[in-house]
Amino acid sequence: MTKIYQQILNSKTKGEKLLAILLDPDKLAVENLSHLIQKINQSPATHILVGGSSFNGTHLDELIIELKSKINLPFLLFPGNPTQISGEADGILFLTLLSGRNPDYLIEHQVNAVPILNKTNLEVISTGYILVESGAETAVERVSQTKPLDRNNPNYVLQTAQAGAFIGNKLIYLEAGSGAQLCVPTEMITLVSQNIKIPLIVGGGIRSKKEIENSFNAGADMVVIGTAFENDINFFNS
Ligand code: 1GP
Repeated sequence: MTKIYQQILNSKTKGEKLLAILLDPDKLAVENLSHLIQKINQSPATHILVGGSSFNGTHLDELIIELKSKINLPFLLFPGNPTQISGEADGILFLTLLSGRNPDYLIEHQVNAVPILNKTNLEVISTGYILVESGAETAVERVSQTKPLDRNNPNYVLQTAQAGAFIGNKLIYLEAGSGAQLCVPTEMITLVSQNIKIPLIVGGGIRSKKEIENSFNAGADMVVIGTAFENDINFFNS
């Protein structure tokens, strides 16, 4: 039951960087996936994340069944709310929005998710999720009704990440927000990665291979790419 997390830990120990493609189910139709599947299989992705801020769960099972039948990578749910849980995935990033002070995203949704999770065999990976200010309001900010942390105060972001680790989270996710103008600053990635022991995921607004490399070099263990691949299916070819 801890297979995916153990693989993430093993990769961190070996210094092998991980790359996740984030798929928003709202933007995908089950009958029209073959080109996407081909491009994912040609990409350097090591994981698939599935989720979105406002998706309500329709066709999620069918979508994951179809994708998983043709893509041999671990599928992790990255849910915006409990309707985005599908037992067809392999695991779930069980998120707590540590940067915010909205009880719904600190505990309410998590409690409501339990009866759904108990009917699945999903590997549950507790993840401290930290939204960092990125130049303009993002969907996470809007949907969660919380403010991101100040991008010019890396010490407070670190303090938040360390609190997340002390609480018992197994991963920390530094998030600029999907389609963010500015990605998480590399100095912040370095500060956090050097001062927590658990693996660090970084995502939001990463648009080029250079920015992926910069995030890895700064200390990210996993980088998440959503919008850049969504906008250009040849992103990983160029
Ligand atoms: C969003 O971090 C992910 O939650 C990915 O962001 O869509 O900007 O790549 P992008």
